[in-house]
Amino acid sequence: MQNIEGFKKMMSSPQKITIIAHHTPDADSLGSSLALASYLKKKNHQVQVLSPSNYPVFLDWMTNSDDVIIYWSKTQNLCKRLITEADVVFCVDFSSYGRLQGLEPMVKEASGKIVVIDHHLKPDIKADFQLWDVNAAATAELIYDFIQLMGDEDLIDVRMGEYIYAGLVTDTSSFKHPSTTKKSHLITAQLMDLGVETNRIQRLIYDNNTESKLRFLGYALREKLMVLREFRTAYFTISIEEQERFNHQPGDTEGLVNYALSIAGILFAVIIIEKPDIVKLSFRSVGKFAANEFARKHFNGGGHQNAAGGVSNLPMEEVQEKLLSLLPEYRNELMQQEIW
Ligand SMILES: [Mn+2]
Repeated sequence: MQNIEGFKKMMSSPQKITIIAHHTPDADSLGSSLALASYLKKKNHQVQVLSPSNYPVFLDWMTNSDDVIIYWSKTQNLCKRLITEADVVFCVDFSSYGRLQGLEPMVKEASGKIVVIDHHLKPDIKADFQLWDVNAAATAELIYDFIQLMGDEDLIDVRMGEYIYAGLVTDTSSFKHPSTTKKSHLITAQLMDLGVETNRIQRLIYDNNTESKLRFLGYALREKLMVLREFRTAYFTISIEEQERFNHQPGDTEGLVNYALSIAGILFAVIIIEKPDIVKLSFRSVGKFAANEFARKHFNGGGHQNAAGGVSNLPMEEVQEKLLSLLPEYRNELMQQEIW
């Protein structure tokens, strides 16, 4: 973080602080926000966590009901007050305005200082202070760094450790992604020393499925997975009707794309999901194939090299056709890449 002394000075007296997670928060954004909130409360600040939209049920264990205010029509005024009147607004696990959804104009109007803690590419939020590192495996890692930087490592308790571990374990897909570093493991070791039961947190995250989510997974794998060996690509399309049929909840399609990528010999995986007003795409790749470039060039998106997202205004069938028509262009690149 640049100008850490200026930041410390600002934080040396109690501040009114609002922490914002990103739209459709995942375990990293929500966990990092809650760990940061616990820490700042210990430093006698007045703290509230906001989310632009609801979080998946498998993260319910993280929150007490009043810990996080979700933005919707009934909380609109409250959110606006909390953001525009805060002394300090933290943006956690995102650095582009787009991820704020309905909260975007409020953050742009905020009179307090804006602090960004994040590891995503291409930041566009105008921040007064930022702890931004694209090499961090998770924002949770940066929250750990941040507390250390403030000289308060000894304030990290078991609950905060659980939040940080949850962010780390999910963003690295259980320490599997290439973003995983020695540091990710060392932080985990510190958290275990503190008393964080890593197995319990893993079970809360990964063995906490609803029956309908698993039924949906079974259906998607059996009926919807398309494998294109000639392009080393596999993809799913999921319609609104299918989501309704399986009582789809936020987060239920999360991770589905990774099943496509787990097929031996597949290097590029895509999921196309129909939403009421837009079609969303998630891209995953292995190795050098740049999923973010593909998303940026063709689907108005972006992200990391191996994990990216995009959107389209076309009907879902046409999005699928567009994807299929683009693949031949990438055939050489995909076929020439080493698999292991
Ligand atoms: Mn993250």
